[in-house]
Amino acid sequence: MSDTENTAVATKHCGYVAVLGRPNAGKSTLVNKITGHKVSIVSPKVQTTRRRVLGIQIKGDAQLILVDTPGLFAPKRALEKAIVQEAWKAPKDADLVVYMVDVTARHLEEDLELIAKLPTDIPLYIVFNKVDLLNKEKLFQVAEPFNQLNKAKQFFMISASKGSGVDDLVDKMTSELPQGPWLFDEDQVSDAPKKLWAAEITREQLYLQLENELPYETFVETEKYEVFDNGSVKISQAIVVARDSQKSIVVGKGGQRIKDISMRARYEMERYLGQKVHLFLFVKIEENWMSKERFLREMFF
Ligand SMILES: Nc1nc2c(ncn2[C@@H]2O[C@H](COP(=O)(O)OP(=O)(O)OP(=O)(O)O)[C@@H](O)[C@H]2O)c(=O)[nH]1
Ligand SMILES: [Mg+2]
Repeated sequence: MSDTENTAVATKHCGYVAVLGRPNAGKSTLVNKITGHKVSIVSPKVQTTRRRVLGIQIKGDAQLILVDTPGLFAPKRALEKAIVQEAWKAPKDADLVVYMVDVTARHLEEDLELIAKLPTDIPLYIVFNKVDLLNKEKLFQVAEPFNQLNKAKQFFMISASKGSGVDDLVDKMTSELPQGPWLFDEDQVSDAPKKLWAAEITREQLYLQLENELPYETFVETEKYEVFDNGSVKISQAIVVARDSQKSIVVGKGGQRIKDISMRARYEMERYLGQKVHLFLFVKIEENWMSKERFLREMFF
């Protein structure tokens, strides 16, 4: 390596920031806001994120690798256990842990308990999110017990969806990253393969358009992802459900529901790919898919 290359590497910074918190805290919203890309899907329902995904962003000489994680909660079913286990893996290799608190959530004592379980040898930022929904006085009340924990290096008050406070948070995050070469290409925004990303976009629509428990019992698999010479993309996906009755709900009266799901998902895919997308969806019944090894393997690859 020449001297000039040595100096270039020496001034570069790169590191992992694990974004943790309870379901619905706004972790994926923050990762998307920072990267300016749809790295992760977002919905008003809890437990939207099922696997870790990296969002990558460059700030000056630093490459910030954000690890979006599933929300932390007390899991009951096998699938839930695997999902939560995924989240707990993230702080292990991180240079910084960002713990997000939804200031509007109930049972903030659960956040205090989770924070107590975080490793003590990695710097911790506590980020109060959704401050757009609460007045200042209430915010101070919410923050007080977290202050008393004496565990965080810094506190932030942000609105991940509106963007307030996010630039300052990113500046501070960047200052925690160790020196070292960048681990990803300059133009890479995520580590998710295209097939998986496309499956997530459709799953987001299931979360947004289906009621109650049904989205939790679905899985989306991209069976084909073909790019044509003119740049357009053909995507075929199976929406896997666990029962026949669920299939009829997903399809809807006269096929209207699946049409809406397909239309919205295609629109999102086109928006982020900047290409025309031909999306083909079909519904497949796999009883008890949630306990099948194949699905778990695919989910966490
Ligand atoms: N008003 C307001 N809503 C927000 C803010 N940040 C996120 N939300 C909303 O909160 C909901 C949950 O956001 P997500 O980003 O999916 O939360 P998450 O922490 O990734 O959730 P899981 O993946 O389920 O763990 C969505 O409806 C977001 O639009 C914010 O700053 N203000
Ligand atoms: Mg999420």
